[in-house]
Order: sequence, then structure tokens, then C-alpha cells
Amino acid sequence: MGGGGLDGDWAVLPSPPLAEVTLTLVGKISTGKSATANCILGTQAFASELAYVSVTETCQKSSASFHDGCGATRTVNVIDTPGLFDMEISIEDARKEIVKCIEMSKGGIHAMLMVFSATSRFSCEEEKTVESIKRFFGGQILDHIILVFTHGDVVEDEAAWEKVLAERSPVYLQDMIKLCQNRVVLFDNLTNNIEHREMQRRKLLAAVDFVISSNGGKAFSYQMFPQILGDAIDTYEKMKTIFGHPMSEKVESTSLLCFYQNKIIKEMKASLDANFRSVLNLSSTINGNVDENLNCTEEEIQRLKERLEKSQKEHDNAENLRRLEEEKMKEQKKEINNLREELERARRVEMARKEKEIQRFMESLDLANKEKDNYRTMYENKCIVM
Ligand SMILES: Nc1nc2c(ncn2[C@@H]2O[C@H](COP(=O)(O)OP(=O)(O)OP(=O)(O)O)[C@@H](O)[C@H]2O)c(=O)[nH]1
Ligand SMILES: [Mg+2]
Repeated sequence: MGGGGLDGDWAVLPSPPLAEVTLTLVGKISTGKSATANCILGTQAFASELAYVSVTETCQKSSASFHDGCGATRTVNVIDTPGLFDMEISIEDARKEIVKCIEMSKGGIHAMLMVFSATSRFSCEEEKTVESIKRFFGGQILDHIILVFTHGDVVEDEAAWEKVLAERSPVYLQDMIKLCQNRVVLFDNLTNNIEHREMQRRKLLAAVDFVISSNGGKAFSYQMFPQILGDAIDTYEKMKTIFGHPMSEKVESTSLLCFYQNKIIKEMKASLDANFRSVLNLSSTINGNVDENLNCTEEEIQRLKERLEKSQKEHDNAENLRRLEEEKMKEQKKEINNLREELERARRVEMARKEKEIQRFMESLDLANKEKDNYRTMYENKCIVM
């Protein structure tokens, strides 16, 4: 199929491809859903055979990982479904299977592959299948749909087939192709040519990546049901005027939406409970931390107190020492003064003693002089007498 899609216009990828994608295959029975799923996965994960009753009886999921050729590994989850919208299956069973299918796609459905056989006419039944899918999933599912035509081996000239599809197919199909922005892939599930198989798979994944990037990376999930509630009913009303669907189908359509609304309410409650629990946990953690911090602070205060006491003691000791030193110095000063006074006193005593001695010496000297003078006089007188 050309360079991607009927107009080759889904080649541009504004965002990098996701590492994990989930695809769902839907369509009438025996269109080749399981065979296509096996081709995408590269394994015989699902039973695929010619039968006039449903081969696939319930939704099944299988995954495979591939190297994307750019050094990264991609995981593709594929959900194969039974022919959900055929006459034989009751609406209730279809509803259960859709619920199961949505449950299986945990992160949502990135792309829904609507499978047709390229060899079958696009009849009113195919049209009804598409309408049922839109009714069950809501109009928003169109943003995720890729039209896959199997039996590519029977198509001799792909370009001619594309032309037929675009120009000589029922208006409904042409409109559908436009709504899906030409996301159409032709698949030959029987080819044994490995290169051809690989090329088909890559082309399909390119269409998947285009869908994902067109939806801003957002997968289709049941959380979208409340948003599409009005949309789905509007679509239904429009379809009713065009096709005249019986009223019971609207009831079924809305009951599925109600189911998901209830599910979402339950999930919101669970998430609120979880949030409440986490807030409780957080507050007990905070309390624990506060206690721990308080303990820490008490320990810190104790440590600081001890340090303060120690330094106070050291300071006191130093002060005592200084005081002792001061007293010692005072004592020494006093002692020095005493010594000085004593020395002065001793000096004075000594001086007095010396003065007295000098005095005595002077007196004795005077006496001696006087005696000498007497003796001289006596001598002189004696000489005169003689
Ligand atoms: N020639 C040809 N046959 C195909 C192709 N794809 C599927 N088939 C055949 O179509 C038949 C039905 O294929 P399945 O894969 O079982 O189809 P299905 O849609 O899964 O069928 P259910 O599960 O019953 O709804 C099988 O015999 C396949 O071999 C194809 O591309 N070319
Ligand atoms: Mg099948």
C-alpha cells in the first residue's frame, strides 16, 4: 500500500515511537483477525483457521518484542477478539467481551485494527459491524482505528485495488476511510516471504505510530467513556435517523457506558482511599520525623549543654587560677614590701649603730687628743722646770 495509507499521508511522526503499544483487532468472524495478529507478533499465538463458526471464542492477549531497527526494542501487545458484532453473538456477550478486552489493555488501546477481507464485498453487515463498534466504544474510537484488509495475496494490483477502494467502494466505506484519515493497510497473512512479512509488519506499525502521535500519545481507555457519553448518544441519535436502529440498542450502548461510569466512580473512590491512606502514612511519617528530629534536638541540646558546662568549668578554672595568681602576686608584693621595710629598718639600725660607733670613736679620739695635749703640756712644763 504505497508509502503509507491511501494517500501516503501518515508517514510523519512528530513524536518518538512508544516502547510499548497495545493493539486490538476487531471485525466480523473469519475476516482474518487472528491470522493478522499472528503476523504482527511473528508467532502462531492465536488459532487461525477456515471455519463457518467463530474460531476465536473469547478475547485473548499475546505480546512480542522487536528491535525497531534504530537500536531500541519495542513491545507490541495484541488483543485478538472473536467476531463481536455478528448476528450470532448476543449484545450481552459482546458487552462482556468488550469489557474483557478493555480490562486486558491495561494502559489503554493505542490502535484498533478493524479487520475486513479484501475479497469480500463491503456489505450492510460490515457497515453494521462498524456502527456497533462506534456505538459500543463511542465516536472517539475513530481516532484510533486502522482499517486492515486481509487476503492481500488475492489482490493482484495493489494500486488498482486502492483506486477501487477510494472511488468504487460504498459511500459508507469511503466516508469511513476519510474519517480514519486514510489509515488503510493491506495484509497478506499467507505469505511465506519473510521480507514481505517484515515489510507489512513495519508498515502496520508505522500506521499505529501515526495513530498514536495523532492522539498525542494518548491511548483509548475506558476513562474516556464519561467524555464520550454525550458524543456516543449524539452519534447514536444521528445513526438512528439514518439507519433506524431499534431503541434497545441505545439502552445497550448506554448500559456499557454506565458500567464504565460506575467502574470509574469505584476507581476514583479507591484512588481517594489510597490518597487518604497515603496522606495518613505521610502524616505519621512526618510525626515520626518530628519525634526523631525532637530526639535529635534534645540530644543536640544535651551535647551543647555539656559543652557549655565544660567550657564554663574551664573558664571558672581559668578565673580561679587567675585569682590565685593575683593573690599570689599580692602576697609576693606584700612580702617584697615587708622585706623592703625590714631592710630599711635594718639599714637604719645599722646606720644608727655606725653613727654611734663613729660618735664613740670621735669621743675616744677627742679624749686621746686631750690626753695627748695633757702629756705635751706636762712634758713641756717638766722641761721648763729642769
Ligand atoms: N488467503 C488468505 N487467507 C487468509 C488471510 N488471512 C486469513 N486468512 C484465512 O482466513 C481464515 C480465517 O482466519 P482467522 O484468522 O481464523 O480469522 P478470524 O477473523 O480470527 O476468525 P474468528 O476468530 O473465527 O472470528 C483462515 O483460514 C485463514 O487462513 C489472508 O491474508 N489471505
Ligand atoms: Mg480469530
